[in-house]
This record gives sequence, C-alpha cells and structure tokens, in this order.
Amino acid sequence: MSSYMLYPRNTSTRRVLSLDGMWRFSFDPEGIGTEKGWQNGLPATLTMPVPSSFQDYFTDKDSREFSGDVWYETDVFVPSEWQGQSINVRFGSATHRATVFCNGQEITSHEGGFTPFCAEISDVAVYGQYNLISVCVNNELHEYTLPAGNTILANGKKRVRPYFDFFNYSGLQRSVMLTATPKLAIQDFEVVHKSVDQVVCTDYKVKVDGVGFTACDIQVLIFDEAGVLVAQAEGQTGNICIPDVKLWEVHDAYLYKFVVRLSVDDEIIDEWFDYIGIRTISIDGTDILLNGKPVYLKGFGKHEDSDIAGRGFSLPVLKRDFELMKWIGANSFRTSHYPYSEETYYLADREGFLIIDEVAAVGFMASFANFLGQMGKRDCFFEKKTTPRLLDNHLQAVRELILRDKNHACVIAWSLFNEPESNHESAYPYFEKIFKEALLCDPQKRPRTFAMERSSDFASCHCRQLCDLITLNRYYGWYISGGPNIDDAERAFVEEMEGWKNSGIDVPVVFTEYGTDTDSHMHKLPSVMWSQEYQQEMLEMNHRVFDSYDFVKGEQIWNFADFQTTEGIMRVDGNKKGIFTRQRQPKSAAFDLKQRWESLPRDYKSTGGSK
Ligand code: GCB
Repeated sequence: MSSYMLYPRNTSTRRVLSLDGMWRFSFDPEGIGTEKGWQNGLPATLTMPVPSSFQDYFTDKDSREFSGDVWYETDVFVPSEWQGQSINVRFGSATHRATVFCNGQEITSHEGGFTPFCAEISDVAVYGQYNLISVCVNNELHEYTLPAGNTILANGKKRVRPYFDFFNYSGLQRSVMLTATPKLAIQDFEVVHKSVDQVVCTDYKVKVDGVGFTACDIQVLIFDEAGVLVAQAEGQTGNICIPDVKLWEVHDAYLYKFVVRLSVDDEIIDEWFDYIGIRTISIDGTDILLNGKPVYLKGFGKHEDSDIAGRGFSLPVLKRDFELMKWIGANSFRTSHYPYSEETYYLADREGFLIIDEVAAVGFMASFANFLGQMGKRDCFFEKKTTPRLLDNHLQAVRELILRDKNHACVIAWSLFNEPESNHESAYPYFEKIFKEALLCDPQKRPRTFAMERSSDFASCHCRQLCDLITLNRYYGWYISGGPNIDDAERAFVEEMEGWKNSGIDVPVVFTEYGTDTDSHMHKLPSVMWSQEYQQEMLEMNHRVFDSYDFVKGEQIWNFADFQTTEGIMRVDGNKKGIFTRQRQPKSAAFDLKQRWESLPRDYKSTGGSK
C-alpha cells in the first residue's frame, strides 16, 4: 500500500483522473449492505458530493447524527490503453474506516480517517468499460480508535459520543483519484537536508517497487523555479548539493522541483516529481531553529471545518484561510486534531508556513470530554483493556502520517497526541512506544511533542521528558478564573510559569491553545465573558505572561475560526473561540493580533541559535 502514498502526479509514465463529483449514496443503519449485496449496486440511492462530509446537507437530525455504515458508489471508466499497468483508486481519506469494492469484489479495507490509501483494481477492472466502485464507510467511535469516543444505542439508533470537542464529520471528505502507474514503479522518495560548513545539501533515497532494476537505473534531477536544471544525481541513494542553494524560509518559500526517474536500458520506465523546500529544522536549548536561525511561532490551532461541506476538502476555504493567516501576520499553525488534506501542506510549502503536524490521537483522557479536563479520580485512560488495540491503531496512524508528510518543508514538528492523560505513570510505556515510532519513521528526525492539558505540567506530567519541545494548552481566564476573576487567572498562570522556570526547562515551550468563546455580534463595556472585548482582554493577559518568559517560543491561539461541535450546554452552535467567524470574517481581537504579530521579530526572545 505504501507505494501509493506518493502524491498522484501526471508524468510521462503516470496518469491521474479525478473521481470527484456527485456519487450515489445510501445510509445502512442496520449494517446489512454487504450481506444484501449492495456492493453490486445500491438499492435506493441519494446523491452525495465527493469530497465533503455527508452530515450538513440534510434537513433532518437523524441524517446529521447518523452513526454506522454509509455507502458510496460511482461508475469509473478504465481506459483500455491502461492495461498492464497498476490501476488504483486512491482515497485522500475515508473517515473513519472503509471497505472498497470493484465490480462487487472486495478489494481492501482501511482504518483511520485522515490519511490516504489505495484500492488496487488492476486485476478486477474491466478495461475500456465502466466499472462499479463501491465504498462502505463507517464513522463509529470507540475507545480503541483515533479519535477516541464511543458508540451507543439510543432508541434503537447508533449514536456517537466523541471524547473530543469537534463534530464527528465523516464520509469521503477528500479527493478520490484513479491512477495508473507502471508495474515497476517508484514507490517512495525521501529527502534529508543537512548543513555542513554553512552549506546545506540533501541526502535522498528512492524506493522501487517490483523487480528488474539496478541502482544505476535511478536518476534524480533538480530544477529551480525558473525551470533550470541545477543539480542531478544517480543511484538509489545519494547526496546532492545545489550550487548557491536558495533555502526555504518562513514567508519566503523557495521550492525546487525534484524529478525522480527510473530507467531500464535508457528507456524511462517511471517518472514522478515533487516540489520540495530545502531547509533545516532543529531545537537548540530553548530555541526553535529554522536554517540555524531562531524563529518564534505565531498562529493558530485550526480545524478543517466550514459551512455545508463540514470537514470536506475545499480549495476555496483553504485559499481564504491562508490569505487571512498572511493578513494577520501568522507564520504557523497546528493541524489540530488530525492530519489535514495533502493540499494544505502543499500550500503551506508554497506560502512558507510552519506546521506542527498532529496525529488524530485525541480524546485519550478518562473524562467525558477531554476539553473539560479530568473529572475526578479514575483509572488512567492507558490502563483500559482496549489499550493494545488502540496502540496498534496509533502506531499505524503515526507511520501513515510520517510516510505521507515527511518531505514537506512546512512540517517542523510532530504532535503525537492532543491532551492525553499523561499525568499518570502508567501512561509512560505507551508514550515511549509512540515517540520511538515517530523517530524511527521520520528520516528528518523532526522534533516530537504532544499538546498538554492543564492537568499535565512540569510536576505532574510523566511523559514530558520524551518531548523535544513542550506544547501547552492553557485556558487561564476562560475555564480557569474567567470574567471578573481574570486577575486570579493571571496570578495562577504566573505561578504555573514560575514552576516551569524553576523546573530548569531547557527546551522551547509553545502555547498550542489559549482563547475564549466569543460571540461575533456581542460588544460590552465593561467586558463580560463571550463579548469581543473580553476576548481582547484575555488575549492581552495571556500575551503579558508569555512575554515575561524567555523560554516561551510560540503562541498558537485556539482557534483560527469558529467550528462545529456536538450539541451541548457548553456550546452555542459550535465552539466560538475563533479569531475569525466560521464564514472567515474577523472578530475585534483579529486587529490586535495583527498589530502584535506584525511587530514581533522573527527571532523574538531568542538566545542566539548556532546550529
Ligand atoms: C481543548 C481541546 C480542544 C477544544 C478546546 C476548547 O483543550 O484541545 O479540542 O476545542 O479545548 O475550546 O475547549
């Protein structure tokens, strides 16, 4: 399967056809589809746009809240001239798991809703004709799935109970493509950039699938942005130094086109390319170094979320988000709380944004909702009997994330959990395995972290020594001493920060969440919680605290935009902590942030980087 993690490209040897469009769709509440032969054709059909979440189109609650199996199908023409090649249907994602059929025959299954996978149909497809592609997608949550939750029966209907604070949008939420690649093909390509004597060079490795090649059949060609060939190498592994290399920088991205070629007897058998930024990333003491120079992170925790399409991939929304992030002076974001669409990372590479790339390991706390913190004393989440299965899924999700995103210049760190129950010693062995796997999988050995909830701090967290940088989610002035008690919040915050300082913190600390729910129509003087003025005051207080500690090397507000959640007494048609509304218009705080972020130097509070 791994060969097809490579982003699909049309080249002299490869073909990609989009299967996006209106698919046929059915709910399967009783889970009887396969037994009844729905893979040979759906009985009664609705229609459903792909990519998109299926929830927000319908006008009844049962459809929106549906948990269980849903079926998608479409007819796919497989050209006869593709015979003899490897033909795949490639899903950008299927949330949270799927089984794929071609002409009624089961092809593959995939667990995990945020990474791509392929169904190879070469031997099943009828060439020169339309073929029926059917997908059974399941969106249930369990304590052994990423993200975690559970699924209950309520009045005879399945209902999910997410252990996390975002709507359980699901379905075929990313693009689906039909690809044709040679049988002997480039399977994977990886790059590692290293600085030696002030010169940055690139080690590369090509993996080939199939038999009948020798190392000297592989060629890597590098073109600059003007299309000029600037370097080349031969062999399955190698080192390339581009003369006068132009490094990829924050807001000043430069991307080289790496063309990988596989030839047999001088004939090109396979060709694939990617746009790659050359940069180094490291941690030096409490500094984050990009190309050896300190960088302070300014930005957001985000969600893939918008009106109507839900978590469905939308190029227009993506474009608007990047324009807003540029306008406000941000330089980074976290892909909270799951890997985003591949196109997001390509745009971040193009625009020079830094990403903390997160696995969908959210809801790993023994409380009824992780954003409420731990409710009372319970057994640790990592002591449950479902843990071995969860660990397998988690390791697989880490592997798939890193396999997919390892070459992106924009990815500067891996976030391996959001707010897990790390304040219990029994969590450590689980964490150690996850952290080791990330290190093993990533050729660039990027810094690893996990976002810590308030119950995990310098004293209580049993896993923080595994982190190359510390990322904190803190709600002083909201969940802790909000409104008229904001002074108490500030005192408590300073007290916590003194604790970190006195603990001899020797790695950077980045705030990956802080914020307030804010109604975009509400103004109030003096401020009250939920008013725009309160959001401004609360951010100001947080920034005052951040500014007092030199080891704080970044601030990513919760959240970029308002987003949809499960209904409840804590949420008013979703979470309203956005600096922008769900329709991507600014709240008052956006203007304060713009002023602050545009004035902070890139190396704010640096201790002077060397590497
Ligand atoms: C958190 C969670 C995030 C929630 C946020 C909130 O700690 O990580 O998923 O949405 O708090 O707004 O409560």
